[in-house]
Amino acid sequence: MGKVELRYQIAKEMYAEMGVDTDAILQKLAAIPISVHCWQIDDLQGFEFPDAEMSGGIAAFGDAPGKPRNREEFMVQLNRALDLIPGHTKLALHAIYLDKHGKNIARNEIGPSEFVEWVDFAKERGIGLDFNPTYFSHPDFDSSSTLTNSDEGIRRFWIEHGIACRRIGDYFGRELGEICITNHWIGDGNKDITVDKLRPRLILKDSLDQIFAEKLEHNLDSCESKVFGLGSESYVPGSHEFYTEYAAHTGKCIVCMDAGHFHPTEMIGPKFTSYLAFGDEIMLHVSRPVRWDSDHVVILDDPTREIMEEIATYDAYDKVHIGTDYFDASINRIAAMAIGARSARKALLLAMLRPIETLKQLEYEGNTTKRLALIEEMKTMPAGLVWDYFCEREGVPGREWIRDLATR
Ligand code: RNT
Ligand code: ZN
Repeated sequence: MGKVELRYQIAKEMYAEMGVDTDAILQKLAAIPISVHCWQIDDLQGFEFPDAEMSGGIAAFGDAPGKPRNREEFMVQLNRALDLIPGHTKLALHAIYLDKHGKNIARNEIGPSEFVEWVDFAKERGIGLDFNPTYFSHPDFDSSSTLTNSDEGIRRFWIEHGIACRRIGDYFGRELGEICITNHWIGDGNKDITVDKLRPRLILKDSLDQIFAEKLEHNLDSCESKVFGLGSESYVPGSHEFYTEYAAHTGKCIVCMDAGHFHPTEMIGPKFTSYLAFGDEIMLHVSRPVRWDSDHVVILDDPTREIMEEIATYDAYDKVHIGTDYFDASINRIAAMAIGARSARKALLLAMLRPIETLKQLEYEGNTTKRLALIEEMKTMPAGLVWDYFCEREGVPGREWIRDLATR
């Protein structure tokens, strides 16, 4: 028995004393998908317009060396990051990561042909794929008004982009045998006081109706809300309430909650049960807001732990779809991708290692003292040893991966 497994046996015994079956948990943990976004690797540059500036309410800050200069370098770095991420992974792509094969294809004309290589890649790596239309960073359009645009021509372009992307998602889902979630986020909104807040929402509602008109078997759509953003400080039509209402009334999509898209002290974890109570699914963007929607790399912090606890407590792994979203260009990008994805799964493991049934029982009995005492005592249990063993079983380096890290 190797060192890692030997240490795991000690941890296993300790958790068993608390009524927690670590073997069963590790088996389950390996199968729960975490959708890791591809865009940390190149600061959301993509391959559509290699020189394009990022625009439309998002920006990556930092100038760490090593940003991939082309598709080949991107793929090398992506593979290196994926090699460090244990457990069943889906890769979330954005439409701008297409391969036009030298042809001139506009964003509203893209289709499966531009993503064949990604499907091959996913099959080879044994990962799933999720998708995102890119309703921003377009050199010809002002991305502050896409699906809410009152210019019919411009709005049509973005609607067609949304339709095209759902079909690509459906292609991913069909090819890989795992449903693809196509997540729609628009940066639409206003910098300053907005008098008519209804009209853009009515236009957005109509745009979504058109985008979601076609029924697709292997694709599930989610709509990602925001409370405010860069250039949309005063008004965002695609708010949390708007998409929640849209999803509930039409049943055409689910809601995506990004941890950085709420007020600074507002946590998303406690919101999940309001959707679960109605049998609704949710998509997540696990991120780390620092004072605002700063998209810092996910770490094992309390909000992330709470997110995972809110999933584990109800065994809601098939209802709450976990995805990550961050882009920090100030540190090594491969490491950033790995740190965030590993931390998200670590948080999930910690949530699963809690004696959930016992905690619930204490709560039902009104024993709030013992409930708090048990929550606190669990925090210093040897979860790290369980994590190391999990990595080893998954064929992924444990904490020793940091030895090979570059300085920046
Ligand atoms: C932006 C949203 C959105 C993007 C990605 C790139 O505020 O969080 O999810 O980060 O689509
Ligand atoms: Zn997001």
